[in-house]
Amino acid sequence: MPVAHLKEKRYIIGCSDLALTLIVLFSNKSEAPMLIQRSLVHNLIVNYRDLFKKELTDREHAQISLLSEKLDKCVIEVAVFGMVSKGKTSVLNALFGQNLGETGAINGVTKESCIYEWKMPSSSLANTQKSKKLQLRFVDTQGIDEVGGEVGSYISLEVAKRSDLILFVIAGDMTRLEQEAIAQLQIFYKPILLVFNKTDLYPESDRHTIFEALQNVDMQRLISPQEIVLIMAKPKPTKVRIQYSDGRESQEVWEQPKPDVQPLRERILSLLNTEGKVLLEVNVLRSLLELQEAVTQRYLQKLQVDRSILALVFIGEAIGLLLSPSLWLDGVINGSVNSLLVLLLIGKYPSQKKYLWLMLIVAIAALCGILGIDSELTRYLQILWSGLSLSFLSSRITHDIQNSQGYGRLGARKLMEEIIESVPHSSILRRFKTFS
Ligand SMILES: Nc1nc2c(ncn2[C@@H]2O[C@H](COP(=O)(O)OP(=O)(O)OP(=O)(O)O)[C@@H](O)[C@H]2O)c(=O)[nH]1
Ligand SMILES: [Mg+2]
Repeated sequence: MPVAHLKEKRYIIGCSDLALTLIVLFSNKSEAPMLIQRSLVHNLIVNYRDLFKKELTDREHAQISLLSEKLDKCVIEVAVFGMVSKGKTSVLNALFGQNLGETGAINGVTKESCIYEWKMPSSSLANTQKSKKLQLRFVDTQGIDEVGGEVGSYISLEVAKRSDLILFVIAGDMTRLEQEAIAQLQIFYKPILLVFNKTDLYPESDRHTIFEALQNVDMQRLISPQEIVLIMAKPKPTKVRIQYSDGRESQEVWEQPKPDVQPLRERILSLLNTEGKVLLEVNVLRSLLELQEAVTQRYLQKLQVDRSILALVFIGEAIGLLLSPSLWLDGVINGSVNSLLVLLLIGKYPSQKKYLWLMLIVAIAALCGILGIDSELTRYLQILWSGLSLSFLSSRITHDIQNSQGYGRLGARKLMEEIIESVPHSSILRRFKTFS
């Protein structure tokens, strides 16, 4: 589906409560954890792009550039998912202390994904920190049950795929549909925080019962207890009676209690602070892996066809050489057919340009034939040389493919597993292993 079909609104937001906390958090660090210099991941992306420069489509080039930019700029994307009217937009409004999006009691207030992008203003950082940029993107989505049709599902899928962290908002005990949605989101191996919103609607005892139910054994396969946070993003207005000291009649008014999203804010910040860098790296690697798998698949299909053609042409050439009556003709057949094949392969697989020297072997083989050093010997040598050079070239192409596959030298899977293996056991990333 073309990217143009994605309907998203993008807003750049200024300072907010969350942003301010982050500035303090990140500028206090002597070694900002999310700052990724020339990391292993970055090198892997650059090396992969260099090797497959010519073979990648424009779209793939753009995707790789985006991944590299995401790493360089430390862009962390947090997506908010949940059923309609559970308070997704209210959670964002409360987190940022601003009215970012419209909220309402009817289902489906948010009609399209909205990206709230907050760029750390460079003026807010000391000179030494200026290079250490951080970008946070929060994506508000339509309710999962509201997403109708192919385009809607595709958008949600795309948002889930590219996000680094998912906030799944519920407003009470979980329904089967919500459990299924979480299980689906886990396909993308993204850390998920379960946000139990609207807790003001429950008396303390009910709230506790629901919280316990969310931690039962079945649920723990989906979400661990540390990943559940209880909040109230927009508590129901309450009636308060105002008593006047000057003797006026008392009056009842509606008062809007303050939201309480501090547990969520703290959980996000501590997560980003301790695991932001690895979350970002693993996510970038996962996207790269997906791209690599598509490129490799295409490459393998192309190679399979080319190998069969190559074998047929080579057999034809060998028969031609054996049957040819003149040494001159041998040289011409050998020189022209082999040069054509080598050039064709290098033309189709530009990463093999470094093997252009094979043309020299082909030329020598042809020259030997033309000079007629020994008609029988040169004939067999010509066949042998062309066979060897062509099989060498095709084995180098296969080698490149193996390098670019998941566990190859340039494969994203190996590095991703190494990173996940290196994080502490308490890390949210460790949960991915359960689902792999
Ligand atoms: N009591 C209570 N109501 C809340 C809370 N948070 C949100 N609401 C109300 O829930 C309703 C839906 O809130 P939204 O933020 O629009 O929910 P949403 O999930 O974004 O809804 P859609 O965009 O329609 O999917 C609104 O009437 C809010 O006032 C809360 O903590 N407590
Ligand atoms: Mg909404």
